[in-house]
Amino acid sequence: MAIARPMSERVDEILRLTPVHDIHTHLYDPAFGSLFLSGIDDLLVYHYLVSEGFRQFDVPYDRFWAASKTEQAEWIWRALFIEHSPVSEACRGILTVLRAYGLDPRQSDLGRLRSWFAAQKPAEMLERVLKIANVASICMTNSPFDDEERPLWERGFDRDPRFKAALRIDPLLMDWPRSSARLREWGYDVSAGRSERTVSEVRRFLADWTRRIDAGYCMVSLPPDFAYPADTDTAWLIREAVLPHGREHGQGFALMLGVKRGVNPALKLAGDGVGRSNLDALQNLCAENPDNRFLVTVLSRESQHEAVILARKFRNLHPFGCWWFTNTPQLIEEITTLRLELLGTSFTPQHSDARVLDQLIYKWSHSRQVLGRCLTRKYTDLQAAGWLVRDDEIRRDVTELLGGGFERFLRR
Ligand code: RAT
Ligand code: ZN
Repeated sequence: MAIARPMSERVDEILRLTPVHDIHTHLYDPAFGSLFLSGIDDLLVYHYLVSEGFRQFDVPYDRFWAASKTEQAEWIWRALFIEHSPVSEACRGILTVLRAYGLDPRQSDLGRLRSWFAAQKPAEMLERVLKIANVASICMTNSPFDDEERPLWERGFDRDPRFKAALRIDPLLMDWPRSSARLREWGYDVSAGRSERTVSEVRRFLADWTRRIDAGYCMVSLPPDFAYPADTDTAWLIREAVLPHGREHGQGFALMLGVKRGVNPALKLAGDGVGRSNLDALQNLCAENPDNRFLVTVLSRESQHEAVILARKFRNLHPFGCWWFTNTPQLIEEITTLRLELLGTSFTPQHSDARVLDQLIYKWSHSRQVLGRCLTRKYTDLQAAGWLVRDDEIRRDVTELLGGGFERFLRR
């Protein structure tokens, strides 16, 4: 009689072989030139590591920001890898990346690592990383308000079809006085006040950019005190412009809830924090707008359970990802198990949030490991309940979880 393969082996193999559609990153199509980040220095100055670095070194903030990228990377390398063990998740990530390339950081100093990366051809690195990480497509974060990326969209370029677009509108919703002025500059007849003309012009702006970038969905990150309905510009713009736009274009609206921007501005991109969201706002949005589809990820651990229960109540809500401060193995395991136990497979466990190409390797290898543990436990429980789990069913579930379900939800 054939000996049954252990469940963990079956699950891990299927996870490894199933390509992932990465639904939220900060990576760019290579056509964006300098916005396309890769290599050891970009890996080391990742803002997750910058905030950890400042806990260990005494470099004044101004001096750090005035230094070159290579010098910043050296400070971080010394503080987090040489003078202390690199146990944090973001540090471990670098080790996973180097190992995947066959590099031993114990045998090489930063100079040797730099030379190795410098000798690689960017186009080949892209193929190599996508192959190692088994990533089939990458969704970018595209903001018309970003002065570096906007001109390229306006000029047009040959797109790499593996890089999908998402329309990011934080400035529009969070800083209406300034963004209304920008819209005026770009030829939209808006006023700072709330008028019908302004609403239809904002909708024209959203439609233009949706078409221009072929946006799969629209997205915003919001602070813990976001309220809906409310007498705020944010709530007004969502109700009058974003939601009607979503219905007209069949476009989902992704909400990233709970970020406190600039808690320590001296840390720049690394200076944002977290707070508990009032999820009544999300409940109201889902209840009042059954014809809109909402995607949600919440930043605080404390908000996870409530978000999952809301998804049980509203079929127009799809939870995704373990975002930023929850993208650590212990929290991914907790959140994914919670979601599996309350939602079955109707959610998307993870997105990478990668900013540097090489990060795809570690973000996906670490997340696949955790997802493997969670699924193995669940399938083992099913077998114990007398339900024989077949490989083709595991494959079906994993395909859904690694982006297939997200796509289906958006097309519904
Ligand atoms: O995780 C991150 O890199 C954060 O800086 C944010 O960009 C966040 O993911 C976001 O999309 O706002
Ligand atoms: Zn992000």
